[in-house]
Amino acid sequence: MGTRKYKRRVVATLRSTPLHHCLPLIRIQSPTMDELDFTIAIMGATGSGKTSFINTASESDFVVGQGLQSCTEDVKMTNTFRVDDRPVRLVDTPGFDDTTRSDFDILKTIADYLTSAYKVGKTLSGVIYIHRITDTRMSGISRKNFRMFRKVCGESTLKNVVIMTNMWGSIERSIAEAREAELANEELCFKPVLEAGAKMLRHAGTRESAHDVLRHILANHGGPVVLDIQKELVDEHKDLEKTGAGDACIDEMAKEAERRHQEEMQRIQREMEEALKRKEEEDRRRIEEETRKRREEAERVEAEARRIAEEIRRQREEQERRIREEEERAREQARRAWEEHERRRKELEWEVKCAAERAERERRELQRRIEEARRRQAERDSLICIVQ
Ligand SMILES: Nc1nc2c(ncn2[C@@H]2O[C@H](COP(=O)(O)OP(=O)(O)OP(=O)(O)O)[C@@H](O)[C@H]2O)c(=O)[nH]1
Ligand SMILES: [Mg+2]
Repeated sequence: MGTRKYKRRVVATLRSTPLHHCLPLIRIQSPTMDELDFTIAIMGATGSGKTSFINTASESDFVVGQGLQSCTEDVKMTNTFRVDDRPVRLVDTPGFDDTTRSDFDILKTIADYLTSAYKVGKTLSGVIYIHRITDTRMSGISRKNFRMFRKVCGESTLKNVVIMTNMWGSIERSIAEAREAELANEELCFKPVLEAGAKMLRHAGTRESAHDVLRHILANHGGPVVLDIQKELVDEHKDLEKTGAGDACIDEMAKEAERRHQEEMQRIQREMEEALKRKEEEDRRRIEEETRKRREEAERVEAEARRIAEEIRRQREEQERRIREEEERAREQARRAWEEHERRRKELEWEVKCAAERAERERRELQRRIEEARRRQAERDSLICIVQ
């Protein structure tokens, strides 16, 4: 269901994208009798060694890839060369999973050549599919390339198909042989095509070994090979995207788009989760920082409150001390005043007492004098009486 949506998207993208054309590079003319050479197409994943094999077999000098970048961009045909006196031409094709172009663009490049050739009656004698024996396993890319290859060829042509493994010199013999057996016997690898008539052969890297591979096709050649894609495009007038190979290609591209989309979604999800984590971490740090600042502020306020309380306590003690001193002074003054008052009172009492004693003495003196005066008077009166 998901892939159907991606398939629609891929088709829409392909219709809006101008595709690569190989037609100007190869001029295909209707064969004349003396041009009836055996044409063999070489296919396989990018970097599998197609061009190298062609150069070795035909002594051509097509450009061979050096780095990870795909090399052959267009379909190219060698000049005619001889294998056991039979004229042979090899067709170099770009591999799928090109580093710069879409698989559909590559399929179109190959289909353009095959259609043009078929239209002018130039058919293939066979197809060689190259697989590196050094590949540790049939990766997703290798499987996809092979699936596309099968769709291009179809089932009926498999007797004229060779699955050729190369790079045997780059790996230990026993490992290579084990891998070859695995590739030949695995349902997901080459077993079905070998059962349907294809042949698995080794290329040792020499011209002779390359010619042995070609010899197999030449010996096996039972007539012109018309690939499925040629029938569909020329005889059935289908659009490329409606052919088995086109549909498979779009299907693969849709799967790839879906995989990329899912990867992108997972990446976005991961990034969002990381961003969320970062945000949470930031928030946590911010809250911690805020809490720290507030705690410091609270501690500062508390310290200030303690300082103010201490100051108040100190001032109160000072005031109490002053009040105590004042009271002490007042008590001392009162005591002194009382003593003064007592002293004065006693002085006054003494004075009063002295005055009273003095007054008593004076009263007694006065009494005495009065009595003295009375006595004298009485004496005088008695004298007077006597006199009388
Ligand atoms: N050791 C070893 N290296 C090889 C062999 N064939 C090819 N190579 C190396 O593999 C690399 C790719 O070779 P090419 O012939 O350009 O491969 P291709 O399939 O034409 O690649 P595209 O044009 O990109 O599709 C080059 O570095 C070659 O030297 C082989 O039989 N043995
Ligand atoms: Mg090449």
